[in-house]
Amino acid sequence: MGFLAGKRALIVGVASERSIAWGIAQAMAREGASLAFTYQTERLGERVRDMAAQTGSSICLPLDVARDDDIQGMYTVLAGNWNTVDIIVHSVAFAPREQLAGSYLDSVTREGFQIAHDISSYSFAALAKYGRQLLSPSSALLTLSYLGAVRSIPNYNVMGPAKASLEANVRFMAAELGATGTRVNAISAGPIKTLAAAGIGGFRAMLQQVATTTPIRRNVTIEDVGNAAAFLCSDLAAGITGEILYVDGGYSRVGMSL
Ligand code: NAD
Ligand code: 0WE
Repeated sequence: MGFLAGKRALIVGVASERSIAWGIAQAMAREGASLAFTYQTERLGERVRDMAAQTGSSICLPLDVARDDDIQGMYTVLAGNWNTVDIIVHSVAFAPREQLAGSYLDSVTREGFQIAHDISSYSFAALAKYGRQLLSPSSALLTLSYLGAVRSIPNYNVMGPAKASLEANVRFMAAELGATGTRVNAISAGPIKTLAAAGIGGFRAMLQQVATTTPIRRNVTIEDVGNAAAFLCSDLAAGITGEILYVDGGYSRVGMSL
């Protein structure tokens, strides 16, 4: 029997077979969880529905995390299918494209800063705020962060402050929800070629550079992240909350590589 048998997981952030959320969904399904999915746009809906079916799931709901009424409506429909939720995976980030290139101070704007923080950080708190009455007394919330939260990384720009805010959200949510049996954690993943990385200048070179300097001498995969996510959201991790778990092959632990 899998270590997530009997658990119900809501997965937010599948856009393609390369999505980190898809690696997480597959690992959780393998360990016996029942899944529900959301999709951002109607264009993505058909693909996500097909992928959900591959995990034995028929619950697939539209959700734009920028909209409170979308979040509330999604939970109303979900509550019609499930009386409780054990796991919520938030695998969502967005900043306007022009924010993610060149000089930080030249590209950052008040509006770009606001959008990046709204979609990439506030939305995690919002998912908990509107979903908390559905959470079971042995539940787990998980989000995805990146090293740019704690180090400056070229071109990551305003997403760095947004991920720092997301990681602070993890700690505040963990402190509040712990008393009712909900744990809250993040995985800080190494770079992976997903849609969110497509078209980012120099991403291939960055993957190469990271693969050669990282202790495990390769890039991490969505399977690596999926397995760690399944563990963190299972009762095997009952003593872990408010944590940022690095699934980066040890890249962030190394001070120098010769
Ligand atoms: P992805 O493009 O597959 O996933 C991003 C998801 O965000 C998509 O499903 C998209 O629909 C969703 N999204 C964006 N705006 C939304 C909105 N308003 N409402 C609802 N959904 C919205 O890319 P990914 O790399 O799998 O990204 C998932 C998470 O992993 C992000 O938080 C990202 O920052 C994080 N992450 C990615 C990497 C990487 O190198 N790919 C590394 C570390 C962390
Ligand atoms: O969090 C991310 C990327 C998030 C992201 C991606 C896009 C592309 C499309 C947010 N907003 C947008 N907006 C778009 O219009 N990552 C961790 C992947 C990533 O992105 C980088 C990276 C890494 C790693 C950008 C610059 C440098 C490194």
